Amino acid sequence: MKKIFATTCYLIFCLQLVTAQVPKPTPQQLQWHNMEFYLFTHFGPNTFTDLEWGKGTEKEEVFNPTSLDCRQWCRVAKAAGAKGIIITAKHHDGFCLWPSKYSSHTVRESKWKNGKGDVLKELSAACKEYGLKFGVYISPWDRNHPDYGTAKYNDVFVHMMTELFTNYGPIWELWWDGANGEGPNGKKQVYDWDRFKKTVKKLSPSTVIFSDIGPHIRWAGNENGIAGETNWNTLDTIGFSAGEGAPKTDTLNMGNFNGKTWIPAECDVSIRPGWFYHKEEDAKVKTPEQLFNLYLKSVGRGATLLLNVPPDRRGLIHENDSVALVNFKNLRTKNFKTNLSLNAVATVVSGSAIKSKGLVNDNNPNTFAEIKSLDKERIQVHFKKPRMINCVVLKEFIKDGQSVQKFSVEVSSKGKQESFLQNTIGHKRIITFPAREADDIFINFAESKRNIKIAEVETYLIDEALTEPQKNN
Ligand code: FUL
Repeated sequence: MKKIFATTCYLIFCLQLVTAQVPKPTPQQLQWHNMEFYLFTHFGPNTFTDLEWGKGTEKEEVFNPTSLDCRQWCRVAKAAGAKGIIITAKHHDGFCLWPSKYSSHTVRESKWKNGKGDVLKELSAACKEYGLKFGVYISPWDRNHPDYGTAKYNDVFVHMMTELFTNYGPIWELWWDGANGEGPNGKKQVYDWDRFKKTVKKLSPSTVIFSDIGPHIRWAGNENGIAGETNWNTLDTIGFSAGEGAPKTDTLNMGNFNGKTWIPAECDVSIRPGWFYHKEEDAKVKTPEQLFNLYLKSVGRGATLLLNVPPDRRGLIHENDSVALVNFKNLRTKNFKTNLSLNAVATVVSGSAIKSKGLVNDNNPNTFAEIKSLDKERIQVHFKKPRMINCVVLKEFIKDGQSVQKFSVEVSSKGKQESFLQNTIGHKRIITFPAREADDIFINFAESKRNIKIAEVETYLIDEALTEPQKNN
């Protein structure tokens, strides 16, 4: 009897192992990973009152951009190589940038365009025109709405989201801020997250939702634009909620190694010290080099970069910001122009035997080389003549999940080797080091969750100054 029981338990255990689901991205999340870099625009009464957190008591008439032009925002986004724009449709002050029927604190009550204006309408149309994805930030915290702090407010929030999806879609990303302060009646709201999620799923199943803990995209745990050096795309969310109930910021930064759900990190950061435009910060716009460094620490660590560029009181992106953005794009284009792997011989080798050839330098992220035995197999990129390099870019084939846990990039020159150790890869891992000559580079894998699938190994010689850490504003 005992034996039958033990055998049954063993069989159940094996079955669990076989059926254990490898967390993988949905098609929408995959598309989101590929976007890599997009813009955030904080715009509203705070732009005109010089606040970061409006009180909700501001008169609607303060919102009055003199020459708002969402097409200019899109032109700047395009020139920066950003793939979309997420706008603060409603920040904590409750002011709606669209004429919502469920609020009396909106563009309709302002003097802008005699109350006939609608920023969301203009931006969603401009994004369509310029081929950019359109995303919306909506703060559940509302310091203006009279129903905030009562169950009725959850209805209001659902109605507002319904307006957004019905009138301004398609919305590619929806951004829920976890902040939960007091409203006008001094009470905090108990957010009905489940209902909010169901609403979006019903109205727009392909929208990816960001909050501290997803369901589709998580916060990277800081507002400096920096992902964890170790960055798992997986997270466990049971028992947690967005805002105060979220996991520790370190966990959000690195993800959970054994996390059950694919909830990758997004790095939000502002190009200026504040989220909203303030004239006195005009000289504090991050430099192209600082932005490039943030790119290495976000996209280069397998996350995405959500860079805030706040329009000014004219309703335009300020010249200083657009110049920095265009030069940031120039840096990326120039430095990642010549992938030296393309002319090299790339193989998976086991000792001196070649297992596969040409799969990681075919410039095709849909093909991959598979590593089945970590202690025997490794990737070799052999340059036909020695090359100076200081940057290696790796891509895991994340469609099938994330596996690499520990690896090294070994630079080999005239029989001498030097190794640079790293942990995770994910969508993209950019590794920089002081420039050196290389005959070969090897990627050695020390630990992984399963077989490893590497889509690309790129090698570059980038401007040496860009490999240095940058001081940030
Ligand atoms: C935070 C907000 O409190 C800030 O004002 C800003 O919108 C930032 C992106 O998220 O939670």
